[in-house]
Amino acid sequence: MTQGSTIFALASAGGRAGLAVVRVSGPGAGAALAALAGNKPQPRRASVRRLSWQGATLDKALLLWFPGPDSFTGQDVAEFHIHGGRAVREALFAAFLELGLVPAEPGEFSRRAVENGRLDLTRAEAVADLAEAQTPAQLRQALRQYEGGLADLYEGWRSGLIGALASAEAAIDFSDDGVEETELIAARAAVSEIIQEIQRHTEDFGRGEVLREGLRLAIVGPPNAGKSSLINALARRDIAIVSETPGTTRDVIGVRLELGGYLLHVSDTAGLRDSNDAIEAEGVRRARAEAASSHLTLLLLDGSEPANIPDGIEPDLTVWNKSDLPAFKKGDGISLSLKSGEGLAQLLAALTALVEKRLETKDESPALSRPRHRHALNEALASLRHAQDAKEPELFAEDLRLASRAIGRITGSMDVEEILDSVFRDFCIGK
Ligand SMILES: Nc1nc2c(ncn2[C@@H]2O[C@H](COP(=O)(O)OP(=O)(O)O)[C@@H](O)[C@H]2O)c(=O)[nH]1
Ligand SMILES: [Mg+2]
Repeated sequence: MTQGSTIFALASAGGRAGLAVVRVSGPGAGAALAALAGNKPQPRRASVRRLSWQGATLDKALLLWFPGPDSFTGQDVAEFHIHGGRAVREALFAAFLELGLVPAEPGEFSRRAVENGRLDLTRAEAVADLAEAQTPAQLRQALRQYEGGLADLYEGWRSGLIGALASAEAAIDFSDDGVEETELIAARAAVSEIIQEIQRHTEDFGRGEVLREGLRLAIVGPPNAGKSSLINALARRDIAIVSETPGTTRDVIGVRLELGGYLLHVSDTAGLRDSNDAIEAEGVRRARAEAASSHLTLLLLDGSEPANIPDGIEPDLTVWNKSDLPAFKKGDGISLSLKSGEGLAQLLAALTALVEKRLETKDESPALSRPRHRHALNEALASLRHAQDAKEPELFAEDLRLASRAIGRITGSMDVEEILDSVFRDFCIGK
């Protein structure tokens, strides 16, 4: 933990802009403010000041001063809302360097906030998610996590386990006093309850992770059905080559788009058919792999041709294209013409409904949002199941310790001291 340095970084995006926000954190933040602005503004009050360094004016800026520990990082923090041009920024940074400040590492502000107990790890991750959020659903999830939705859930389980652990320890230490049975029964009941809650939370088909990273939709079908036309229509631009020559698309082409507030990764693939062309055959292999690894598969067929349904594909949605042609025959699913646009709105509505169904919330509890959390929770579950089978209170206690530590890793509050504290607090009844 090296928090002795005073760090600075551009908090807003680079490039030309009306304004830029530069953040400073560390013991030298106040001195830097005073050196550039003449004195420190009142805490948490926006103040306009002329910034100057070695006799030259740098900018007229809006300044904010947050003395620690009531700041984002828990340290003294200053914010400089300067004009957005590159020259202003560079001049300010040059002055900072001369004042002994150092450029921040990626994530260093949030890291200091975690180290100083201002944010738990899930909230720090939510800060990153908030900066990355592209769709309303991602924003909602990130905000919820930032407000502590996940941290409260996990900390609740962890303190439940620490309570059960204290009971188990009491049972071990007071085993002569006859407290053993009742204490252990209560602890085991608490563990079963927590196992069920963690299971409910983890068995969500990866909803939160998919929401955060985007849902993957593969468009597959025979050659010439209009798959490339469809991805272009969805993306509203020409990203894939559309051609009457079957076998034109050979690689998987992807596009990111928003549908119903959710982020979607749509991929166009090579037409599924047997081919002697090695490159096309590889394309077909990739198309099948894409369909297998995607969350949703859309099968696109040419309704003007005799049905040519590729085997081995289990579509979530079947779409018949080329309804504008006289030979068109409607099959089971949605009909459309990518040429005239007829039926495209219905397809979008059906797709949106599928995505919503895939990502819908069954209850109001916050969603598991990262593989890191899932991994730790699975570890905790394994220890807790092991605890259920443990006959000896000592082994039961050890499993609880492992489980609470695994959960503590998610929020970053994996403090062994804390567990000991709680154990001893509850344990010293009258002794
Ligand atoms: N008449 C008609 N032709 C279409 C329609 N959609 C695509 N096509 C044509 O079908 C051919 C194959 O389209 P393409 O998108 O490249 O199909 P892909 O091989 O499945 O990617 C092209 O000549 C398109 O112009 C449609 O709705 N109606
Ligand atoms: Mg194609």
